[in-house]
Formats: sequence, C-alpha cells, structure tokens
Amino acid sequence: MSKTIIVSNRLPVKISNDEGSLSFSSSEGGLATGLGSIYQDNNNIWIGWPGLEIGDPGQQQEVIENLQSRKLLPVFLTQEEISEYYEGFSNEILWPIFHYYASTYTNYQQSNWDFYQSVNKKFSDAVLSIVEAGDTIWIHDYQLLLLPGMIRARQPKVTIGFFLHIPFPSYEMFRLIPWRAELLEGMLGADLVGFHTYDDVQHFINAVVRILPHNSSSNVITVKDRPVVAEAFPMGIDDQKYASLPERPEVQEQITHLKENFLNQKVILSVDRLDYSKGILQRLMAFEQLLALYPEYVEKIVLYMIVVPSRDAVPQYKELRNEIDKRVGNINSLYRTMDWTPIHYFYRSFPIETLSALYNMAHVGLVTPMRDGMNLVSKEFVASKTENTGVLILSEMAGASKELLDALIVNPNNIGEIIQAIVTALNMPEEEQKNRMEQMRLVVSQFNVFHWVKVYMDKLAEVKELQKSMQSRNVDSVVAKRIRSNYLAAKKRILFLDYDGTLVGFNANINKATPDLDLYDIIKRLVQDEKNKVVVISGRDYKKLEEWFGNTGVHMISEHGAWQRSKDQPWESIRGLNDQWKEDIFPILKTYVDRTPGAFIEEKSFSLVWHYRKAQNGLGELRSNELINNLAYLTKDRGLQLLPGNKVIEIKNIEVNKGKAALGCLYSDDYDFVLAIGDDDTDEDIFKALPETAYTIKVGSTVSAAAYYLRSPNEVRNFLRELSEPV
Ligand code: GDG
Repeated sequence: MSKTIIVSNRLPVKISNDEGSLSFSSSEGGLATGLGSIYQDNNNIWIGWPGLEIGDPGQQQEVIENLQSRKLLPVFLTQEEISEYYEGFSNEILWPIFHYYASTYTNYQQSNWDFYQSVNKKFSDAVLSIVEAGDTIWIHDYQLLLLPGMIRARQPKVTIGFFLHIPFPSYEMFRLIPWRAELLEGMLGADLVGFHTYDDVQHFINAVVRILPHNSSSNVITVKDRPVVAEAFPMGIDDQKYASLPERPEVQEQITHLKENFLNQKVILSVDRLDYSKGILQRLMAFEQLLALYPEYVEKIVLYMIVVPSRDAVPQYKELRNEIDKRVGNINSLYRTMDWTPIHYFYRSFPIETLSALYNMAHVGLVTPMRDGMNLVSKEFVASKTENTGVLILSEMAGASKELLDALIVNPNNIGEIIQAIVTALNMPEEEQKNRMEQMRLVVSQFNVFHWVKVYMDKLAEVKELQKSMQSRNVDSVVAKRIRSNYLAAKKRILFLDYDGTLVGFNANINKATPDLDLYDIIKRLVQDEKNKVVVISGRDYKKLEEWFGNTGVHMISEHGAWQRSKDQPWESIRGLNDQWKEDIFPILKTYVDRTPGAFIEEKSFSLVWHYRKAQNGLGELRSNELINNLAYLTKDRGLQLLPGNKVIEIKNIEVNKGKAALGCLYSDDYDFVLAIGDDDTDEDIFKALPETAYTIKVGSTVSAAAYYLRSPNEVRNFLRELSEPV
C-alpha cells in the first residue's frame, strides 16, 4: 500500500536530555495539527531533525525506537551541521533575503552552502531509504529547498509536493543569492510548489523564467517535459480548537483572572517568535508614541507582549532580544505609575490555555510584522473571539492580510498609521467590531488547516494526472513506430508542416531563420515520394516562402492562408480580402515600436505583425498586453483578428486562418494519412480543424489541442527523417 511521507526540518516532538536520560513529548505546532490526520494514518511517516544533537549511537537507537511508535523517523545532525546548514545558510542567508532583509553585508559563506547541500542530501537519503513506488512525499519549507530535486534525480516517477512557509521574494532580491539557480532547480524537483499567497507564486515563476531555461504558461512550468505547477494555498489553523478552548474551565479561570487584573483597562495583545521580521521594535515605538501623544490612555491601556525565544544561537537574534529588553525597560520606567505598568513583557512561551485566554479577553490583537509568509497568530486571535468582539490590527506585509480583509490593515513602517489604528480600535463601536469579526471568523473557519491539507493533496494528485496524460502524448519510439506503419500502409498522404519553431528554431533576426541543407534534404525525400503532398503552412509572407521553397515541389500556404501556391502553379490570394485597415492600425503599432526598444513591425500583404523578441525581458510582454487592450475594439469593428504568437502579435483578417486553409487542401483529394506539426497558437487552428484520425503534433510540451508533442525542431526533423526512411 502506498504511503505519504512528510518531511520538514523539525519533527513535531520535543526531546529533553536530562544528564543522559531522554524524555519525549509531542509538540503540537500548526503544521503538526494539520498534518496529524495524514502522518498518523496507515503506514505514513514524518521525517525530520529531532531538535537536539544526539551523538551517542546507543542514544540514537533509543530515539529511533521511541519515535517509531509516534510514526516519526529522525535525521540526526551534528553540532557543526546545525550551525552551518540551519543557523548559517537557512537562518542567516535564506531567511533574511526571503524577508527582504538582504544587505550589502550579507555573508554568503561557501561552507554554509556546502553544509546546506550535504544536510539536504542526508534528508534525501532518509527519504530514499523508505520510499517506494506510488508513495507521496510532502516537503516543507526553506531549510529543504534542494530536497525535491535530489529525490527526483533518484526516483523520477515519485510524487513530490513542496510548500514554502515563508514569503518568496521578488526576483530582484532572490537573484542576489550566489546559488539561486541550484535552489530553484531543487524546488522544481517537486510536482506542485505551494506558497501562501498569489504574490509569492508570481515572484517564484518570475525568478524561474528569468534564471533558468524553462518556459511557463500561466502557473505551469515545464521542466524537461514534466509540468510543475506553482500555486497559492493560504495555510489555515484548527479554528474549532481555538473556538472551543475558551469553554474549558481552566481557560475560563484564566480569563476571569486576567479580566480582574486589567479591570478598567484595555489589553492590546502581541504574540510572536523572537524575530526581526515580526516588527517588534517598531510596535514598541508606536506604543511609546501613542502614550506620548495621547496621555489620556495612561492607566487605561496595557500592551501584553509575549515573545517566544527562537534561534538564540544566531547573533542578530541575541541583539534583538537585548534591544527589546532595553526599550521595554525604558518605556515602563518612563510611563509607569504606582498602580500601572504600561507593558507586560514575557520572553518565554506559554501553554496554549494561557494563549487562548489572552486571545479571548484582549481588546486589540496587534500583529504588525515587517514581512510574514502567513502569520497564524492573527488567525488564532480571530478564531478565539467567540463573542465576535475585539479588533485585529494587521500588517499588510503578512500573507494573512490577503484574507483577513476586515482587520485594520496597516503598513508596519508607518508608525503614525499604527498609532491611528490603535486609537480607532480602542474606540470602535461594538457593532462594527462584531461585523468585522464575524466576517473574519467565517474566512478562518472555511479555510482552516484541514481544508488546506485537503486542497493541497487534491491538487498534487491532479498534477500527477496531468503529467501522466502529457507522457502518453509524447512521440516516443513506440508512437513514432505506430505512425510510421500507418504512413507506410497509406495510399495518399498529406503533411502540414509549420515553419518557424517547427522546422527551424527561432532566431532574433527573422530573416536569419533560413532553411539549411539538412532541412532541404528531409523535404526532398518527403516530396520525392509520390504518395505525399507536403504543405509548408506558415505565417511568413509569400515572397519569403517562394525564395526558400519555390523550387522544392512543396505546396505553400503563406500568411496563415491568405496566399497559396500549388506545385507548378502561380501564387493566388484569397479573393475579396482587403487591406485598407492597415492605414489605421499601422500608426498605433508604430507608437509601440517607438516606446519599446527592440520591437519592430513586419508588413505582409494582408496582415501586420508587431515583433518583440528583441525587446527587454518583461517590457515586451507588458507592451504586448497594452497593445492587445488598445486594439481590442478597433480590430473587432474592422473584422480583424489579434493573434498573440511566440513573441509576436499578428493582426489579420478574421477569415484568414491556418485551420481553414488546411481544410481547403485536405478536401482537394482523398487522403488516408494526415499529419500536422506546428508550434504556436496559429497552429492550434489546424489541430482543431483536422479530423480526429489525423496525427497532430505540437512542438513543445505545453497545453495544446494536438494529440501528440515533440520537444524541438530537432526532434521534428528526426521524426520526419525516420518517417520517410526507405523501407
Ligand atoms: C512560519 C512563518 C507562517 C506563539 N507563542 C506561543 C505559541 N505560539 C505559536 C502560535 C502560532 C505559532 O507559534 C507562530 O506561527 P506564525 O505563523 O505566527 O509564525 P512563524 O513561527 O514565524 O511561522 C509564518 C507559518 O510558518 C506557517 O506557515 O504563518 O509566516 O514565518 O501557532 O500560536 N504557542 C504556544 N505558546 C506560546 O507562547 N503554545
């Protein structure tokens, strides 16, 4: 029976070592809760680091045995590995860059990278030691970016999901990393790459297409024929748990106690792991200025601030902790009165019951990270508000702000805005609080962590299906043989061959994409066979086709069907076509040429083409979108069609299309073997027009109406060569 293997840096377990005697307890983070339903079922398993260094082989064995019963498999790391791979590479390079904290002083240490690779390899070995055909592997977070690729290299068919819990930065940040290409290749070993937000997905795809030689079509990246999907799956929480906790007597007791303690005071709650990305210092600054600007709040509000210790071996975190201590001390000493302390600050973690009591009774949840992948605290606060009162202030830099639209959304760098939001929150009428909170509770409950796991896993299965159907469409040797045997058996054959991108590769200079001797040789062989009618069907103008193929004996269709020339006949155009419209469209295209260095216009007899292959990456796409919008109405009125192709936009008469032209040829005789090969949108018209019995082949393994695909013009040539091989 197939199983699911979860992999994350840390296992959901706490092990403490008391002078050599180990004790185990489970640590229920958000991830463990969500995945609990998966990894504790059947023979599923979770792989990760147990959280402390265990060098002694006897003790390692003890850990393995104990964890086995919890369905956990440990990967042991040495102190050196922890400090280089985890503290060094993960937390001093990836974490800051992914949270937009890169600085000129970032130290890209080679040894950190070496260990990052070797520890990812260790994880890969652990996975490979238990993985079997048919298993699903779900890998989590930035510590294991290389792992999907490493596993894929050894187990090409296995199902791999990857989820990034932190933001994926914009290309401009990501490109700074010396090992950016390797990191992306590692992630692309997965079949489905998940992020919290749509922006993260866009940043990732953008980085991939700029850094690696892969193509993408919307959110599908094709990696050596394997479609990899990147998509947003905003992570949720176990909302029911947080909604029901306040009903428990021990939580009730704490709520009552807290309310008594803060009688006549409004509690502003702040809960984070110690991290510079959480905006703790900025929050303190806002609170201090609030007290200075609004002295009426003295003795009326308190900031209840929990900071959970984290990564204290990293120097920046130690410094941050000291700085927070200092600031809190300053503010308290400045504003404290005999009966009141403005900030209640705790540098430690609390049991979930205490957290729940605080979430439930606080008036304001103040969540202002500078950057946060999602931020679960904000969702836990909302879920705990069983009476729908209270106000959430949320940073727009947290992924959660894309869902919790009824929070007071602030820019965490704008201290004035945070202060105003606190004032608004403290004075918000109860009805408005309820309206907002109800809406947010709905979102948190609908998109809870179980929903998150389900939609992720469903999508992963769907991607695998997509890959399977792609695979069956590849013209491999078996398919090629089948096509050839039908070819040999046929009496009359017609072959539609597109030119650019199909018989030859693309060239930045369109006039340089000329046929070579090898291509002429293939065409000659095909034409020599009397059973064949070879049709070169292209968007090129007829003069160019005449120059290149005039003497080869092929049938030529140019400008997508506007012109045709049968063997030994003159060129003929479709009757009744007009080109008056060019006068109106040309000047518009010209303005886009003037604004886009590298772009140019090609004029054909019945169409105009705006080319942007040589334009700056990104700018060309932007301009082409603008152009399409600009021309949309104009073209409709004039019976024209806008055809976006490979780095081109063609404007032509709507009645001209390759599909119609191909059908015209097809019905001129009784063909019992029909083949069409093409690479772009204009060829899709041929694929769609031909009968189902035709062999339709797309160049490039992307979504298409064609039944089969080949990867490149090179493969097309090999295929045609073998097809026409003498028996
Ligand atoms: C990363 C991403 C993303 C906090 N104090 C206590 C305590 N907590 C729990 C909270 C919450 C969790 O810790 C913190 O989760 P966050 O999501 O807020 O932040 P990160 O730890 O940075 O998590 C983040 C997340 O991964 C998931 O993908 O949202 O953006 O940075 O669950 O309740 N729990 C207990 N005592 C405490 O004192 N028991």
